[in-house]
Amino acid sequence: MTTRPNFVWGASTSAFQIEGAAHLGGRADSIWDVYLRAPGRIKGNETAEVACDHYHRYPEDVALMRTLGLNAYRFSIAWPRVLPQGHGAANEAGLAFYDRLIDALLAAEIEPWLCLYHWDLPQALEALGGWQNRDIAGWFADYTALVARRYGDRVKRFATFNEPCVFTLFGYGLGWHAPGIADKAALHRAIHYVNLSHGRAVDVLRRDVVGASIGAIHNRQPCYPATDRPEDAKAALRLAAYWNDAFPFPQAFACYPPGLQDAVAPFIEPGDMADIARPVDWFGLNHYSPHYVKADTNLIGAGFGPAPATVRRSAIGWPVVPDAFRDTLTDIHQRFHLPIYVLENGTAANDVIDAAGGIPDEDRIGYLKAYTAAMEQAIAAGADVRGYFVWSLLDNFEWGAGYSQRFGIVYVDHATQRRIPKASARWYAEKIAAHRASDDPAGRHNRAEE
Ligand code: GCO
Repeated sequence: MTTRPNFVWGASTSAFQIEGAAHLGGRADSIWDVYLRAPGRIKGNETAEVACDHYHRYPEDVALMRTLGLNAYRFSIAWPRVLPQGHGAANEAGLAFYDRLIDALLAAEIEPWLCLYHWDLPQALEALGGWQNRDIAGWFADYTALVARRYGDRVKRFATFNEPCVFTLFGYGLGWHAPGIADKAALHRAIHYVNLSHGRAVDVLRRDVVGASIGAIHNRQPCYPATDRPEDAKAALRLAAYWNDAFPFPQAFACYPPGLQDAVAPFIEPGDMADIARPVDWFGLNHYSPHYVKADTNLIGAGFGPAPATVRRSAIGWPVVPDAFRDTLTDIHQRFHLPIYVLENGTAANDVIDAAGGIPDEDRIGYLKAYTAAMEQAIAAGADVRGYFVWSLLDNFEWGAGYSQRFGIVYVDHATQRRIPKASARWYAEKIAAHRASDDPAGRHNRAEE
């Protein structure tokens, strides 16, 4: 076993994708509620009004996690549940929901990992310009302080943002995600103000949470040219600046990558870069597949191409390239010199219930085996990887794909909300148990990091 003794095995989810209760307990609209209300945004006009009804079913979900032996659970707070207008008056019923969730996790000996922002901006703030308004750095700091003071006695692991490159590029640059804006200046403003908000939040967490362990969650995947045409090679470099470097670079090195510096410069004020580059404790990585990039006429001049025919694919067509994951981990280790937590990795699959009532998701098990083996190779080669969280615990609301993509290790029958652990959940539970036994033959399991 190449992982460290206190390696953390977990699962990740996000508020909007599982909670439901979209209009219960005082929660107000997020940009995703509003975006999905426009007809035709996604197939079947599905919404996340109910999603996995986790708001009501969290005790069952925590019990499931305990059965699987998870050490940790990463979830996000819905900003419009705790601060319906984004700033100003807090919503006690919303705050109390996360108290109950956190207490249930702790009672089950599962460490809560709290992500502040997984894409569900309060619509009230979008009406004021959202991530395009520089004031958002202050609103985000106030929201962070509310969360830190309420839960910081019980939660120590905090992530500021999940995949900032995706929600800025897709939400403000390409118009594929909420709030559906496609504008170059909007994209570059959003990038800078998200970075600024990250830095402010790190300061607040350090001030308000004793013993906080803080990071951000970034996508990083190799951007390969889809063909050997020179224009695709250039496009791959352009995409890599937005996808891989727009956030980790300023946050770690106080500068934008060369491909972005000129575009973002008009929005940078004196002192901003130092405010962004606040020291953090770990690098959170989400990784699924590499990108195969082709030249495009969109506003970044780069599009997502198909993988070459020689690349292996999963049943749903995603490239399966575990070596790219191994290389990404090694690259992060060498560039950023931080402990790494893999906070999302997994795959959707064509899951069907068999005659015996089980879900034999061999395709997903194959993916997870190959990717965790690649991670173990990176660790053996020296990468300081300290945890792995599968995406996702439950089949959930997959953004633009609605309920058509099933990413869970636990199947959710969306009509009845019945949960059925898939074969992959059993595989994962066994992997965690084997790790624990080899760590700690005497059975004295210790979840502390050091
Ligand atoms: C993220 C991801 C998740 C997705 C997952 C599968 O931002 O963390 O988008 O929310 O569900 O990556 O696509």
